[in-house]
Amino acid sequence: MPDILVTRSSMPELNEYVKEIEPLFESRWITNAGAKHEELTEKLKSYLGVEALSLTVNGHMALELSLSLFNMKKHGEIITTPYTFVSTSHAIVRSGFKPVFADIREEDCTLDPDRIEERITDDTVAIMPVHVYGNMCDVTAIEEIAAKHGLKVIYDAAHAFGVKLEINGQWRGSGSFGDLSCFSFHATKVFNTIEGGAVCCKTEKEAERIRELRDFGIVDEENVSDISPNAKMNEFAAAMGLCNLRHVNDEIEKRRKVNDTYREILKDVKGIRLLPERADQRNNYAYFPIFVNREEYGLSRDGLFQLLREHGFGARKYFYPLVTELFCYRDQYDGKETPVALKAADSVLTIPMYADLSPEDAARIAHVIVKGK
Ligand code: T4K
Repeated sequence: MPDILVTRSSMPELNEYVKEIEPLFESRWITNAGAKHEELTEKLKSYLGVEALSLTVNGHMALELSLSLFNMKKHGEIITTPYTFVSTSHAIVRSGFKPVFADIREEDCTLDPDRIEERITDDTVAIMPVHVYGNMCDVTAIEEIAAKHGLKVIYDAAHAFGVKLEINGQWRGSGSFGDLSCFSFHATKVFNTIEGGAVCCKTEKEAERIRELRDFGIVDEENVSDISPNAKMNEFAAAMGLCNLRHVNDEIEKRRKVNDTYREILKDVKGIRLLPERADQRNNYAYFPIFVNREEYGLSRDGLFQLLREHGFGARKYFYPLVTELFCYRDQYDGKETPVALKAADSVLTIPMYADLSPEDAARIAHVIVKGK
């Protein structure tokens, strides 16, 4: 196991968490929308700047529940990106829809709006774009296309907690876009509830409906409206969220310092491409991807991966293989249909990034990359 892994969970001081969970040992109310859950819901609405929100057991179930909200035509097609974690496409398939993959933009690895319309058919019901590494999609262009064709937009915002985008002079939180936006609060994310997630909605009515859907479809003690799973967040997870939320701005600031260290040292390395920073976006520095051009750098992506390992640094290839190249998808899809995404997947390396990574360690990692083989 490398000494420094690709990420490390953010956690509060033990005493802070103990204090947060103490009341649970009195009340014995430890799940099913308890006090911590309700408090976290309110605090997240305010932090994320969204109208309504429903917490879930994880980010994946947030996606699945969101796909149940609008009674979209069953077996309809949903346009999405192959450059994502399998959860995105799994949620689409498991909800009875068909993923249709469109290519991404090289500059930020998000769904390319210019590649969406050519994928729209009479069966298309929605677009599920993914904000990648904390980079927001071109929300304006995507939502214009959706409006023109009468499609829903459900964002996978798993990577975008706390990100803000400037639109027409106004800063808007990542969860406020589209019809719905889904977050992951997994241990490896910028903000975690150990496991957890949320669906951000436009109205309380929608959030209330997600509350029913995440609880077996139970409306009240005698009425069950839907055949739906159990996808609720428990009180210990919510308590972790309340603690982590107090520190998340400091954590993002520490991540920024790691980001700045990497960028300074890696900015002119031949054959190593960094994604540009954007003036209209306040990033969360969720990941630090680099893209390796073997010919120019003199070492392949996998060669650099190995070299970092030898120095005790654990990089990861998020996202490789491309979803469409995975065993469970490759019979029906072909990665070559999305060449930009295929190239990104074949050259990406996400190097260690987390709040507690010291800028000194970040510099050591970057210098291994500068030196190369
Ligand atoms: N959509 C997108 C775009 C996503 O990226 C994800 C999740 C989802 C949807 C679904 O959300 P969730 O249902 O997961 O909430 C990880 C995560 O398990 C997964 O949540 C995440 N994306 C994905 C990108 O990465 P692995 O298989 O790489 O995790 P693992 O166990 O190898 O951990 C990676 C590193 O994190 C370890 O080297 C050390 C560190 N770590 C890990 C764990 C489990 C910790 O520091 N603490 C921990 O508890 O999938």
